[in-house]
Amino acid sequence: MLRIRVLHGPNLNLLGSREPSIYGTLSLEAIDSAISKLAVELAVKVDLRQSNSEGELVTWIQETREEYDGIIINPAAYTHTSIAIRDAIAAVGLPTIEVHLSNIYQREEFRHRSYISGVSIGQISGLGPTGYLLALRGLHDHLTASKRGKLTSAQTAS
Ligand code: CA2
Repeated sequence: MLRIRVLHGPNLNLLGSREPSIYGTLSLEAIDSAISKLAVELAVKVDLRQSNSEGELVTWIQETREEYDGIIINPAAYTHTSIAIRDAIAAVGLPTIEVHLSNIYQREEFRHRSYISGVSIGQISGLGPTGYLLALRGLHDHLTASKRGKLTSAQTAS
């Protein structure tokens, strides 16, 4: 069974309560439960976490090295500031998809730069909570294809 850690960054615990015109009306709990439902369908084990702390996010990324196959992360404001999160993702070397609820390229200039996109296999921005579900499907397909690729090359080698 594939194992994917899903990380939500600072202030995303406030979803549903404020700024619905930018971030929608769903709570983080509702988004997590939609992710969990899809995970059951795809037979993926998901571990869902939110933190307001950069260091905690770095620790959770480092931990994935042993027991996970991939990462989905909405680093929130740390997207635009955190070399530490970028370095942690690069260090574990797992396929990572970056998700944003809003379209960061339609917003203020300072949100146009992501430190995370260079170490991610892809980025989904502007599709609201659906972005997480697309990321889960995309990462599942990516990991399944790369497992199959490994099997095929092992078979070819023998
Ligand atoms: O669009 C996204 O998902 C963001 O990652 C959200 C971050 C923002 O800093 C990024 O530029 C884009 C902000 C998350 C704050 O979430 C709130 C939710 C409800 C009320 C207030 C903030």
